[in-house]
Amino acid sequence: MSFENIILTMENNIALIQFNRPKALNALNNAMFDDLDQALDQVQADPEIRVLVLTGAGDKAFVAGADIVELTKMTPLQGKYFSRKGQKVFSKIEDLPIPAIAAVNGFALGGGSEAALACDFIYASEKAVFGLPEINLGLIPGFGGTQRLARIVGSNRAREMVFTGKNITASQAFEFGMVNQVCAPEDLMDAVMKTAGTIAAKGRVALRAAKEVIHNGTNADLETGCRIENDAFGLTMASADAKEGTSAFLEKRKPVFTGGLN
Ligand code: CO8
Repeated sequence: MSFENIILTMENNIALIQFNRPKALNALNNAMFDDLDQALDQVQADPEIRVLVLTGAGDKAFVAGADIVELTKMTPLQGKYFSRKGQKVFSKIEDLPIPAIAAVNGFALGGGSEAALACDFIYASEKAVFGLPEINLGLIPGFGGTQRLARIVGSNRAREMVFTGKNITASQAFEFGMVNQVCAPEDLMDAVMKTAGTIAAKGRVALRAAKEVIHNGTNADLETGCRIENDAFGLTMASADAKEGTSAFLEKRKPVFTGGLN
């Protein structure tokens, strides 16, 4: 299936979604959210896919935010619905049973930073620019940014970014713990695909459990988080992948994970 506002490719167990409205620096409009929503369903439905990578088409932007032209035509109620729609689609990335990596190749402003923050982790080009500049438009972030940014960089850094609307560089984002790795622009996709390939070789059941436990556990108190981990640990123990992984270790060979639940 092809889309008007994104490009979806799936090969070598890795799905790649590129935001694709380069003339508007990949700004997120309603139609792009519809495309992204459907593409995420397609990715989730394919049992061969073990990692999702999100990036921006062109060399200038990951996503420069919500489409400001479209925003100006909305009533407050339509704006509220649009904000909720964006929150739900980004939560779908977070709820995917496979890890998602953001490859931030340029501007990731407003909704762009919010999209990247919904991924499991971020690699960024040295040219990447992050920020939640909505305050400069008389608005606040509306796609989960106030919540995810504060959980990742800490509440005080998030407050400063949201209150001032100032952008930060890739190296500042790295220093804040928002970005895992900063790469030369020409090396970004190779670095991301290398890490994606490493993850794609792991067992599906364990990857899914690890993602769910970290996500659900970090939103709970420590004891609840440990109990969530404990239940998921039992599930992974019951998987064929656990038998394969432990046998391969004892037999001094590389494991071949098939991802089945039996
Ligand atoms: N929406 C629509 N069009 C955009 C956007 C955007 N967010 N960003 C850039 N564009 C367009 C420009 O209008 C321009 O179009 P044209 O060539 O037709 O004039 C084209 O992309 C290229 O942009 P620039 O000429 O401005 O390129 P520069 O290199 O000079 O500047 C910047 C790049 C710094 C990224 C600049 O374009 C910019 O500041 N963009 C806006 C960034 C921003 O404020 N983002 C936040 C948007 S609000 C948001 O994300 C809210 C999320 C929550 C919403 C909740 C729902 C209601």
